[in-house]
Amino acid sequence: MANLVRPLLARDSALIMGILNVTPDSFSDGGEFHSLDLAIRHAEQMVADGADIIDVGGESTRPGADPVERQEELDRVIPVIECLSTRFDVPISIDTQKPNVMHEAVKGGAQMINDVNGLRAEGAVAIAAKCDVPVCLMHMLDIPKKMQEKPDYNEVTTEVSSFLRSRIDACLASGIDNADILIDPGIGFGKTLNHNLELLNHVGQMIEDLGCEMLIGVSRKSLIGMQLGREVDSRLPASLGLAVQAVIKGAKIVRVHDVLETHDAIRMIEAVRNYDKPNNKNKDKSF
Ligand code: 7PM
Repeated sequence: MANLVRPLLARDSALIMGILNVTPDSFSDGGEFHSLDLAIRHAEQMVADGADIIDVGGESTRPGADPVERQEELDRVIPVIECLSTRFDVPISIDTQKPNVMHEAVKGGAQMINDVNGLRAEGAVAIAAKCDVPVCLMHMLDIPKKMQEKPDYNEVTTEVSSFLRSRIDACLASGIDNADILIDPGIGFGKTLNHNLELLNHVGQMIEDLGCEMLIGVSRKSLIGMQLGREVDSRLPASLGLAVQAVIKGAKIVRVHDVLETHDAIRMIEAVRNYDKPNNKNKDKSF
């Protein structure tokens, strides 16, 4: 089947990636069928709310988190991916660091790979190339367990960019097409508040320097808590502000929890940007 993410990337508009966590801590009573059912319903809601891609993850990448066993991760994500990919036209992305999980997920119907580890695991680049789907390469300093201990950079934008450059080169060398590579500065992954703010300020420059589209995740992240003193359930307005700004600076995909709100914010700023485009269908609306 033809890949559904590529035509979305070729469009002139930003894409909303809805986050679907299938980790046990995201379900209160944990029963197997119940959690599959809940995951499907959550995905259904995100599709109705305007998600362009659903990102399915079975390993918590939260700073300080423990890694998950391969079989455990497969048991969590594969049934969800198989079910979603037959039920919806919206493409599924697999959020994993493990080559085997990437491969099984793509066999199960996933159409994109999102790796917070930038395909650094042994064999990951080769498997991703074989999967023949778009990939997201994220920058992360160290492993989740250690990365927030003492983040340190001389120049964060330069260092994150050169890391991403080396991962892009590894992908290109394995035959992955440049148009299939998304870069991600990894907001919150081994960065201080000021590192995150600097990276968000340099989104446009990084896209231009590296010559790839960017995916970015800021939704409900702790930089908002640090800057504004907001708890996680009060971070929606700030998340929308950051998502809007990232898109204005050229980001292609925003990875978010709050799909409807982000969808409306992004579609509205795009309506302003496109008011004079020939295919604008608003001309006949008087108010
Ligand atoms: C706790 C803290 C739980 C942080 C989960 C997280 C990104 C990602 C994540 C991102 C890409 C979250 C993160 N963040 N993948 N996965 N980019 N590509 O806030 O920024 O969802 S996990």
